[in-house]
Parts: sequence; C-alpha cells; structure tokens
Amino acid sequence: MTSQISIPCMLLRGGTSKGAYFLKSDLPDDRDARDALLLKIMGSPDPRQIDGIGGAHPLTSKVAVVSPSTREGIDVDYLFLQVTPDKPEVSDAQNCGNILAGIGPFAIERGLVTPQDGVTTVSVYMVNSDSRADLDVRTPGGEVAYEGSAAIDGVPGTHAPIIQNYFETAGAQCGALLPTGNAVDMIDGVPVTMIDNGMPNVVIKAIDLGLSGAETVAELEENAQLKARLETIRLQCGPLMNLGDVEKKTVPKMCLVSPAREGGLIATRSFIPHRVHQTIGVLAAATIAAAALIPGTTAAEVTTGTGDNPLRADIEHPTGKLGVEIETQEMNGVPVPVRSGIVRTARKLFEGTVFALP
Ligand code: NQM
Repeated sequence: MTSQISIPCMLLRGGTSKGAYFLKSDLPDDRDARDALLLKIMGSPDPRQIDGIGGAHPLTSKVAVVSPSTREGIDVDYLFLQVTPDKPEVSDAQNCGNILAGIGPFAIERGLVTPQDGVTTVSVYMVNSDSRADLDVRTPGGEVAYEGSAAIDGVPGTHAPIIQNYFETAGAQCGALLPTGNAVDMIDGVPVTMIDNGMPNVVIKAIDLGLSGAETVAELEENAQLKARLETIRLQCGPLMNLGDVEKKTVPKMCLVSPAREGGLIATRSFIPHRVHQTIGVLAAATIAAAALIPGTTAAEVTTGTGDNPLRADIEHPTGKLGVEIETQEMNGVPVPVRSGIVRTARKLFEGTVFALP
C-alpha cells in the first residue's frame, strides 16, 4: 500500500480570493513535479475539484509559493500560481494582488519576518511580475491581527486592514504600460485599449459590444456569444501585448467599462478571462485606473477623472467598489504610475497538512 504525500499548507483568504500557501522549501524543486503535485492537491482537472482542496472557481483555486528573499531590502519572494479547476493547467503567467494580501500574515506566521509591536511592513518581491510591493500588516504585541474594522466589498464582515503599496507595476508583464504604443487599437472592428499596470488588460467600452456595463455576473456568464467574441479579440491581443500565444494563459484579462453609477471613477465587468469576476482583481483595478488617466483610451472616454495626483478613486464592480490610489509621473505625455496603493484584508482559515496521492 502506498502512503500519501503530506505537505505543510496554510489556507488563507487574501482579499476577495482564497488560496493554498506553501513554503517553497516544502514543494519539489522541479517545476513539472511541483505542478503535478499542486494539481493533485487542488483536485484539478475537475470542475468540482472534489478530490482536492480547490474551491471549483478560478478565484478559489490559487496557490502562493513563498521563500526568504536574497534581494537587497526585500523580505520574501512570492510566486503566484493559478491552478485551472477543470484543466490540468498550472500557470505562472500572471500575478495576483488579492493573494498577495495573505503573504504578509503568512510570512510573519511562518517566521520569515520578525513582527514589530504595532505595524510590520513586509517587503515582497513578486516573481511573476519582477516587481516589488510593501505590505503593512497590523501586528499589535508582535502578533498578526486578523480582527479589525476594514471592510472590502465582496467579503462579508470587517477585518484588520493590510495596506498594499505596489511599485514598478507599469508594463511589469508586457514591457510597457501601453504595449502597442497606442492608447487605442482596432481589433475586429472594436476599439480596445491594451494596457498593463501590473495586470495585462484589454479594456473595451461595454456600449461598443451592445451592453450597458450594468449586467450582472450571471447574465454575462450566460452570454456565450459575448464570451466567444471576447475570446477571439483576446487571442489577437495576446501577441500584440508581448504575451505570445495566450490560449492557455489567464492573461490578458478582458474588462468592459462604462460610466460610474455609484459615484466612483468608472464601472467595470472583468473577465478573468473565461469566468466573470464577482469583483475585480487588485492589479486589474490599478490597471483600469491607470487607463482612465490616459487621454484617448477607451476607459478615459467613459470617465472624466478627477485631475488629482495621486488619484484616489473607487473602481466600481458587480458587488461594490475597490478603492485605489495611483501616483503618476508624466513620461512622453503619458501619466505613468510609479506607485499604486490598495487596502485589502486577509484571514488565516486553516493551517495543517495537505495530502496527495503519489
Ligand atoms: O488583479 C483574479 C483576484 C484576481 C487577480 C484574476 C488579482 C489582481 O481577484 O491583482 O487579484 O484576475 O484572475 O484574485
């Protein structure tokens, strides 16, 4: 009889996502062996992930791999892996700002960072996007606080805030904020903005696809014709955004934008890319805010902006708003983000040993 493989694991909610967090040293060094093991742990490929700990949706089928950093001024390295629920795919092609929120508590709880009494800043090197983020974690008495008064839309209740400050996100994955060099391009007769402020996105005005932009997640999920049209556009945008063939990649995301209805900067419906997000990703929101600041983009066409720098604004999504703060510097007439700040919360849900068949 073969015994199961057992690995230390912590399950955390990070922002509006949920993931399995591992120390890099607890996983196989070989990438193929690591990915094969993660598929088994999460229960993929299976739409219900019934034989694993994945949550049967891309937002709850996520993995963080964390290690002490050897980089100057950085505490830990964070690799994000998206495990596709219904396909045998593990992808490092994107970063994830929601799962990043859990990296602070995880790094402190695992002893990779010594907590201060009050607030502990955890400096993270994000492997996927080759960039840095600082996380301010509440640590009264030198212990991670999960309780608190911060509310984020998409998560019931209130929790301790985690302040995220991202740096060097402009063009982190596509090489340039506007990878085609244009604020707008025409793809299949539709004006699109291809942009990357930490999360590659193709931004389209909802009205250009015959939509209002106020549709519910369920309505958009049921619209097979729309999904097929978006995928055709996405596959053409991938190479133009320096992402290569994106058929099996979870980037670029597709984002429909329309004028804000709740006093925010802009309203969004985000496709990640084959399911519709209940909210919007953190770096995706920072990317849409950056798009809204650049004259001529599809996003700028549906908002008047605020004219402030840093810009503090709410990005509206299907279940509320996500607040962002974007500080820009003008380069060749384009406001380029140099820092993006976001408030998230995270909570340790479970800690123990996860099992997989060899
Ligand atoms: O954009 C989902 C999420 C994300 C990504 C996705 C994210 C981000 O909400 O930084 O957080 O886009 O697949 O977790």
